[in-house]
Amino acid sequence: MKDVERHLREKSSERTLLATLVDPANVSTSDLGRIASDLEKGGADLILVGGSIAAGVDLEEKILAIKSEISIPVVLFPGNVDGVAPGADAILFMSLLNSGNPYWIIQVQALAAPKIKKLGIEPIPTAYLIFEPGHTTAAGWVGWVNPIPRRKPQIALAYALAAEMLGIRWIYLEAGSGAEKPVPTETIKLISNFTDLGIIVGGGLRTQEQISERAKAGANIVVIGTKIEESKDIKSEIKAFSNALKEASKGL
Ligand code: 1GP
Repeated sequence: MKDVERHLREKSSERTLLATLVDPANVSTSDLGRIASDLEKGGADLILVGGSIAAGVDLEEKILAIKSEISIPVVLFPGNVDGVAPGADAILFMSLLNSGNPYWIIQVQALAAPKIKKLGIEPIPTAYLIFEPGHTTAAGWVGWVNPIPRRKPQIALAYALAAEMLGIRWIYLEAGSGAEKPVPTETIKLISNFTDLGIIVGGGLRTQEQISERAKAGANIVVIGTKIEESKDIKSEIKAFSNALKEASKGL
């Protein structure tokens, strides 16, 4: 698919989109086609592919296995330089703004950019913010994060405004994979009210109520990973989440 960013913008102006995260380190290539097909049939709007540790192993063939079964966009969600591989429709080109280590703010991007250019993968400029408790999740630990306090939405807003002023167009509000509590709705509302950034929310989202609340708060995309990985019936589970989002968007 070409111009994924515009597609996501247009579709998410009608209703909040459902992204499912596939961590290639946790799934074998032979299972991926079936899983991707179930995700699409269930109503997922896009598939994110990435993870914090060992996600680069066999990544190219894993992307191909996913792509061969579906037509929704496949977007890389890289945890490091090894999260870039051919075949994806786009990449969340992220800067982890609240890292204490410049590697995650700008150096990894410089190392990855020539490869992304050469492969012709569409970059979607994205600020990445990790919330409390931060260090206890893989992304926070790997990324040397100074976590955003849950009760200080104005700190997240300050980063969001700075990102927008730098020309970044999307923001990923991350509680961390498997987090006990997702990103607070207050924070989403504030960023939605005071910026034009596309808002992606992920980490610890497990229930229809949680995603509906975040859709109503102004999220353009909600991301579900762990809950789907643990599911015995992926298609039905995704369908329920997708219907909940459609319902939530009706009232907006
Ligand atoms: C992690 O936001 C994603 O980067 C998804 O988190 O695995 O908790 O759904 P979960």
